[in-house]
Amino acid sequence: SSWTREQTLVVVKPDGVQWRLVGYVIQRFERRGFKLVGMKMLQAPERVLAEHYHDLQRKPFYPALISYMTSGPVVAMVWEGPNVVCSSRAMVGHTNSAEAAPDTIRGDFSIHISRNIIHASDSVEGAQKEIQLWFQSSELVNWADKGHQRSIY
Ligand code: DGI
Repeated sequence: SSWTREQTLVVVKPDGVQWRLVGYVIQRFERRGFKLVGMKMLQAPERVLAEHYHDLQRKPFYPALISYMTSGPVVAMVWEGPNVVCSSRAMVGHTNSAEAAPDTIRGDFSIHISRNIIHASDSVEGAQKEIQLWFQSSELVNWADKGHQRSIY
């Protein structure tokens, strides 16, 4: 097939960690059949967040966004699989909680855009940049996928 190891960055934000949603998020991605290739818990560094949210730096909500994102630890993950960027965004749901469909992660657990539980990259190019920003290449594990029923690609 023409699949080229698409990867995406997923971050369970501080509210997601506080509300004990880390396992649920992992389960959603594993159940779908995506492959976990990197994961760590950390206090997000300001330098990483400044780059990650570079495009939002002039927005009025930016200071509140940074203080929210540094209010506690996050869990950063790299997931791999065909069309994982697009599929992840669909599982995560709309940025604005009010527009997030039921059965999406945000649609089920968030009622406000400023506390929306989870990040997932919104494009393949963006994902590559974000993965490089959050992870060292030595932190990613390229393990052989031997058993999963969906590993037909
Ligand atoms: O990729 P997304 O997280 O879905 O959305 P984004 O890249 O446009 O915005 C990044 C984060 O910034 C988003 O998850 C929550 C926050 N944000 C975006 N727009 C607003 C906002 N926060 C507040 N309070 N108000 C906004 O309008």
